[in-house]
Amino acid sequence: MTILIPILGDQLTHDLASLRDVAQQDAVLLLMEVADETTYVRHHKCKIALILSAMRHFAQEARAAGWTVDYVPLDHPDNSGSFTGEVARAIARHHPRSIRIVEPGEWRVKAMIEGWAARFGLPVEILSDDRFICGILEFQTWAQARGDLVMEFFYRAMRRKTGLLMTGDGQPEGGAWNLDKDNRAPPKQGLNYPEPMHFTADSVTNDVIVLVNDRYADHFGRLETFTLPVTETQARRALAHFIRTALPDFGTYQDAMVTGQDWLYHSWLSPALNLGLLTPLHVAQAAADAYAAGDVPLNAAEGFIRQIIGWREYVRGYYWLEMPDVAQANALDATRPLPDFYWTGETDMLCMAEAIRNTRDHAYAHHIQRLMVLGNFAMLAGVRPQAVADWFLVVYADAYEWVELPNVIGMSPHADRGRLATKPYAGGGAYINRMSDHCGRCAYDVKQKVGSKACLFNALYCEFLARHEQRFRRNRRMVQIYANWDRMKPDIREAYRASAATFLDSLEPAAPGWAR
Ligand code: FAD
Ligand code: DLZ
Repeated sequence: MTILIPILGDQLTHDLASLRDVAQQDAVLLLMEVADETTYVRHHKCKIALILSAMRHFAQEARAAGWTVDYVPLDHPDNSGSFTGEVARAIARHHPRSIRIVEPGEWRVKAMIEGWAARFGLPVEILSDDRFICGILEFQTWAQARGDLVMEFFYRAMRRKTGLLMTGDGQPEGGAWNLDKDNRAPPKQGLNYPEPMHFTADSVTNDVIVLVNDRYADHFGRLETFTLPVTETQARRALAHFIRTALPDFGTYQDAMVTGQDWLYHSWLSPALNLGLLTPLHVAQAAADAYAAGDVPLNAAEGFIRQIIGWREYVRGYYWLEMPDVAQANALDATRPLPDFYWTGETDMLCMAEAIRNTRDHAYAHHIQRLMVLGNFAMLAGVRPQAVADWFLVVYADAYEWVELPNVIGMSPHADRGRLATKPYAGGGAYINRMSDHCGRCAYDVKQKVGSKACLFNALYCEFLARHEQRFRRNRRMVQIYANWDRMKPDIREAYRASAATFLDSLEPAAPGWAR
């Protein structure tokens, strides 16, 4: 009798824990394309195409490596549409003595898997996902010992654990843990932005594109622009290309935004990383090696490695620590529905229009577009965090709940009472003007305070500070902001608030059915 090894769509790693220490002749690998997963939210077309194509390529490679693979395509006539239904059918086909699976990335799926032993009367071994550098229990132990969740200290622990950018005597390379002060430069004129590596669709991907266009034609997003890596080999080439062409300037221009430049110096590796085509340690080690070889400066290597072994691991630990309650968190009592233009892109605010265009075209927007434009606007406008979370889960090719939810609920709208971020990531037009070239080309004027042409971020920011004065005035990190606010003449403050109210009243709510 055999062991059944289900491999989920974001577990496409040939060295997955469930594939270790098993004789190939004793195992059947099960990959399942199921409607429940393709539609539990109405994912961007690119995201569905990416996952199904990568799953099909992974199955081909696993077969070539000697595994027996049972692959259930979406259009199989007996496809039950769910993981549990497909495991039941596979048990009937293969009569396994046990099931072996790596823990999934979502609370919802974990609950499902935990029901399998009783349902099928078989032993179910759930292995921890050691592609992550920090285990779920390890994060909980760290959080309990500290009593707070300061990312910087977690990041230092991960630097020590991995030895990345550490000297032989246990000190951070260059003497400082965090070189952010050397980063965050505004974009200069005349920079040459490197193009990330694009991949031409092969017949497997083309078949999937036809399937997605047929079944999910009314989902958000364009698919004609699909060029993401779908295999480990392609993902490794994309990583090498990024390190050679973009990493040297990654740190310096990490927070910049430029009209028409969809990636700047960002890696666009999150879709491949989150599927498992790359592992975080491999990616971070490649950046550290480039620094050791003298190919990239320390501020770039450190800034990039911090995102991977710091932020990425941290939000995953936070997700499993705080679920399920965090999914419903709404500390700022925000109730507004998501505005319709998040789906249509029809807005004269150039920063928003650009971020939404990038999102529609590539199922991608870089971090500052997500945080300081799309997330910031939603927070200032008081949009219900769960509506924002649904949007973010739908529209990005890298979005899985374990990584999307902490960023959306904790980082962006401060809905978790500041457990993840000690201050809300809120800003007015001045921030966007400093970090981008958008404002000079926008229909609104960032310098105008009130009136129909005044930048809406300014009015919304002022209204946000007024609305949440009681909560934030005593926040240590917001003292200066409220000191500036206090210096504002009361009639200007009122004019801002009136502009914000008029604008918010005019917002068209999204039509139902876009996200779920
Ligand atoms: P780069 O800028 O090149 O960074 C390198 C890598 O660092 C990324 O590939 C990613 O793996 C990691 N990283 C950086 N910041 C974070 C972070 N805050 N959390 C987790 N990993 C991080 N990231 C996702 O992978 N999936 C999401 O669904 C997601 N939703 C987000 C929602 C909001 C509101 C915000 C503010 C951020 C979100 N992020 C999410 C984090 C970050 O924006 C993306 O990881 C990043 O934009 C991916 O593009 P990149 O690969 O070019 O990243
Ligand atoms: C997101 C997604 C989609 C769109 N489709 C599938 C699928 O057909 N089969 C599959 O195994 N996984 C898919 N996924 C990824 C799962 O939703 C993901 O594995 C769970 O959310 C756990 O993280």
